[in-house]
Amino acid sequence: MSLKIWLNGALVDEADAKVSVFDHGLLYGDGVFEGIRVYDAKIFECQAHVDRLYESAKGIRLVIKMSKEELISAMEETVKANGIENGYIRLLVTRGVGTLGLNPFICKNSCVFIIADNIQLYPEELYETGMKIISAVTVRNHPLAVPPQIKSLNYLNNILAKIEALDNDVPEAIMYNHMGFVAEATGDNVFIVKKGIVYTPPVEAGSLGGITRSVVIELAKKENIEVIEKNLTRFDLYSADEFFLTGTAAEVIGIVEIDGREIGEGKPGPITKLLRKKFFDYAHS
Ligand code: PXG
Repeated sequence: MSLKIWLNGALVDEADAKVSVFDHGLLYGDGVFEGIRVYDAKIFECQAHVDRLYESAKGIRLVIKMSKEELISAMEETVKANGIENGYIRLLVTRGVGTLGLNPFICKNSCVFIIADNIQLYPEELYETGMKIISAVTVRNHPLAVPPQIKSLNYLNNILAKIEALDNDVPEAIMYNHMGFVAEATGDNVFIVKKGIVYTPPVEAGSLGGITRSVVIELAKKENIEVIEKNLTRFDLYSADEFFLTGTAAEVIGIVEIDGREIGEGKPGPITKLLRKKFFDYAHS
């Protein structure tokens, strides 16, 4: 079935949803985006995603010529038009049409589009058995380069790490920052459990401020599980009792091996399983 795409103010057929080859989103990866879940026809953590989008845009001096409320209505309209009950929204704002030069201010009209579709998920059994991953050699963006907190259209740094993962026949890779501390996975945030306490790197270590991450921190606290944000080393990962990743696509997924080292008992641990369950309940509440 052909999708309806929201493009600059109107829903159009997928075949008519086209952007210019002169759009700086394409020419330079100049733009920002969000990936958002729809659960039971409701947009998950909608306000948080929209707030992060506007912050990302501000970070690159990109003006979104719509209010947050207008953008939320547009997303709701797109979800409805495509009959999405449980799916995924990809929301993009590109710099818009410009010339063959870097100057972003020549681009007068940013381009906004929204895709609502079904989502490609990890197979359910991977949540039962847990995932094997590797450490990437590719270092996370330096905070004085493209700030890792900006969800920009330029994902090449993470794509290079993803290629390392795929070359090693695993789906994900951990990226370390320029100081050697854990930053994040290529599309997920990192958590470990040690002696019943949950640890996650602070966002300043070079991660995106994940919305799933924030939700999971709150859910853990509600279960009276202590959560500490601190820098983690590769050794901390190797010696963790439990290890899991969080993200819009993956939700909460246990890691059972990294760089050939087994984590804990070699299967998702009790706190990982509890938080996955609590996340499911919260998402569907
Ligand atoms: N770090 C990075 C670099 C991401 O891209 C996260 C962390 C987790 O953040 P959220 O807000 O989603 O909890 C992301 C988000 C996909 C896919 O198809 C990846 C993300 C989001 C949606 C889909 O792999 N990554």
